[in-house]
Amino acid sequence: LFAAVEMAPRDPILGLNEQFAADPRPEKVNLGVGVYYDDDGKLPLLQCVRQAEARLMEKPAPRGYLPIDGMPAYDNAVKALVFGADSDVVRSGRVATVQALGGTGGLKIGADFLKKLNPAAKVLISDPSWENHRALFANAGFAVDTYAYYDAAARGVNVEGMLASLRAAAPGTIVVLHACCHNPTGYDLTPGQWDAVVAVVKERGLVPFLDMAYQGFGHGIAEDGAAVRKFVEAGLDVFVATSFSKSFSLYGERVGALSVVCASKDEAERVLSQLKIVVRTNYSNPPTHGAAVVATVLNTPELRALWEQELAGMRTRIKAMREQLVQGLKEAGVAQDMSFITRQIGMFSYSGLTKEQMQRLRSEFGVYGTDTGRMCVAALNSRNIGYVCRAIAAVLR
Ligand code: PLP
Ligand code: TYF
Repeated sequence: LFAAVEMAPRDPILGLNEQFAADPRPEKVNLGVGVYYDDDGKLPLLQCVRQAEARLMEKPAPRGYLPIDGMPAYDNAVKALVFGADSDVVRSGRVATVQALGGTGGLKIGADFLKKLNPAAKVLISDPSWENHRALFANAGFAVDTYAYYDAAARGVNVEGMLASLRAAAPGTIVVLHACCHNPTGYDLTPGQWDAVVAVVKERGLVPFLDMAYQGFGHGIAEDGAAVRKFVEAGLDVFVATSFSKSFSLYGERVGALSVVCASKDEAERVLSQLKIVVRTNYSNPPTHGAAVVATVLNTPELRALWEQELAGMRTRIKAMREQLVQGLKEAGVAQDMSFITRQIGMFSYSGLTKEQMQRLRSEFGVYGTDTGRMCVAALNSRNIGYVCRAIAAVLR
């Protein structure tokens, strides 16, 4: 049965993790995977999470099956966070939300539903994008192509190219957009540029699918959610996959959601019924713990305030690391202007380093980033940053 099975390539990012783990050098630094570490180089367990867990343990609940679409208190908290509790769409019942296995799970539920709805549609992802976008939509049966995004020479977004790609897309084309903190480049659209994208999406009858995996890591919770709200305010039907993996440092609990904004309450009820079929035929219903923690935090004012403070702490630390990186590179003798690093936002920096330079960083210095030049600045800290700067300076020489 398995004699002809070929060895699949490993995930390029998670594969780096394995290589890093096997590296014996004590000075090694993992800037590969998109995970936030604190200044001690540790994966944080947020205080708001600890406190929510303590509250949950005070009155332990039996573990029955959750509803297919997830925990109602969780789904409602997601809607309030992403669209606003007092927003017209939420109040009028036009949003269908299902709890999902991380942001990835939200994307997959949306992809499977869209495949049934419009099997001939094409999917456009940004060039470049998160590796898994292409694979996920291709595995759901779609032809996946790209829209222009990164402008290497200008160190920013090629907005004109992006708009041209979208204008050339057939009506019904699904456009996957990074709502904030673009992975891998770190370059986001400005509010004005988002307006232009929303206008073209509307004019061409495209289907916007926003992926928001880093809400709160850019400029703030509301600021990072602004793009989603622009699509909603334009009266568009929109898909939004959200994740608490990063914003709650709950990677392994797999807490995310898919929300679909519809034209009416009646439409949202019918859409929800179809999303539930996708869930039921894949894994029946979602797990309890992570959703209970997130719902407790978001629905308890003092825990919510604590979360916002802790999230702001992560965001500010990343910004400080970006500034120290620019400064440190200068001090290490890098002559070229690296200030673009502080114009990037979120966990990543597209460094502009070549594949050869990235491989040298790995082999000679044990500094791990992806071959594309992506580095996770959220893994820098006051102890490793000097070493990383010297290593980068050496390969740039
Ligand atoms: N989308 C993007 C752009 C990401 O970078 C990630 C990273 O993990 C995800 C989705 C998936 O998040 P999750 O771990 O919640 O599935
Ligand atoms: O891009 C990243 O590094 C994160 C983490 O299959 C990640 O999004 C990477 C690959 C993957 C799942 C998560």
